[in-house]
Amino acid sequence: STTKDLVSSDFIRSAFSRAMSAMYKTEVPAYGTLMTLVADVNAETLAARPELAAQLSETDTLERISEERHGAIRLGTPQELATMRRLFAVLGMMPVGYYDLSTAGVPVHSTAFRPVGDAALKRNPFRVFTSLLRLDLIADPALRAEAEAVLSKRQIFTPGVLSLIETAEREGGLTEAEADRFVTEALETFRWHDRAIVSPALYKRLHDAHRLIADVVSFKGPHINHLTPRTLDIDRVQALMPERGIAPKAVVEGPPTRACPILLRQTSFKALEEPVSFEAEDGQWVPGSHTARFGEIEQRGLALTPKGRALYDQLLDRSRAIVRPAADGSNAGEYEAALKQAFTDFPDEWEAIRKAGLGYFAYRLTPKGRAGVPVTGELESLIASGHIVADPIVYEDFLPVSAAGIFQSNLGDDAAQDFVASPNQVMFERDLGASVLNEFDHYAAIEQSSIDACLAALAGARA
Ligand code: OOG
Ligand code: NI
Repeated sequence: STTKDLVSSDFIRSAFSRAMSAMYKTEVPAYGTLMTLVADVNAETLAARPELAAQLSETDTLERISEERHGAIRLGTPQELATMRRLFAVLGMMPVGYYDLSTAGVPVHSTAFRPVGDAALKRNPFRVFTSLLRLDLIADPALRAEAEAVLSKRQIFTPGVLSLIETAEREGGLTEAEADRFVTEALETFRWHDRAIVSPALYKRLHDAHRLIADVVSFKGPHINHLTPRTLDIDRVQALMPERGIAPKAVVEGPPTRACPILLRQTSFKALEEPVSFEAEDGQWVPGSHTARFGEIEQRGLALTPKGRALYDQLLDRSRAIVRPAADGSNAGEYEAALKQAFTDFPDEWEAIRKAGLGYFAYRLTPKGRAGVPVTGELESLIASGHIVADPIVYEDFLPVSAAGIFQSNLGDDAAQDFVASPNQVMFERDLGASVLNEFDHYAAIEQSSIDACLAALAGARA
């Protein structure tokens, strides 16, 4: 048999995220403005903090610091989700985590397709937060049936991408020429379509049931609804957005500003009202508008253990019991104060966090540890003796409360709605055609293998 020269999935994912970024900047000019602001603030931050610049240049590629880290789509059917899983697999992106957003008033459940493993994440960390509409949460059976009928007729994938997915599955990857075509074909699925596939009347009924249902059902495909670059100073970008003519959401989601960043902080500019047209019963195109697309920024910190996460959830609940952030921003200051107050109970020094077992760390040898004198002992004593140091492991996943806040602020301020909490991971995984990976297992494994490597290197030194 002939062996073809296959490119790595990291290579295809990098090309895909670049192509997606270029497409989205042309589709949503305000997103380009946000990207410029992020690049400016990142440059300022690096200039003001040389120690941060030095640290980042060791672990990241500085010229790519302001590139996209994630995007999001919303799918309509189990078949779409299952095929999307196969498409993302070609890009080296696996489903990690299950997020139930019904509790937060959004009729979807979700996973994040992302690279797993340190090397792949370093090459390109691009992820896609992928939601599946929960038609089972729609109360009106007639409307549910109509939505299902519309969705069952659409084909969101091009024939070209479907055949290249099969090629990749059969051959174990794609050649460079195939990868080029794959990126072009795959991009079609994420493109914006300004002509709806429903009548103005049906759009209105879907929209009245929930804005998200209208967004998922009314169009030819699951347009990418935002992209998210990484910022080194989220508070500053949030503060500067209005100066650049973009309207930020009311508050930054996630933990408060801290000396030791944990998990994920994110904010967005509010979705834009965009012109679309609907085909009326008489075949005439009727102008209208639709609000779905926005831009977001993220700043990541330490991945928390289940114990740390439980503390995070408890403190977030505590602050939200005092003040719930209003969509119009009227109590943003009070919310920030309550959040900051609640989080005084979360240690804010790396060693304290580590010793309390709240976060995951990657361990490495110090110069003393690498000096070649064999030593054995417990991890803690080897840290105390200066042979081993710990670096925080970065959280690569998402947070359901934050995601709900991002959804809500971009669905319009009146979109909050009560659903009975009904997480259904079993149904989601059946629709996906695979189990989602457990995020905690993944961080625990990175931590453990770093410990094993250190202890083995120290014990074996010059042995
Ligand atoms: C996804 C919102 C969630 C995030 O960063 O938490 C998200 C959506 O609006 O479709 O992207
Ligand atoms: Ni997002």
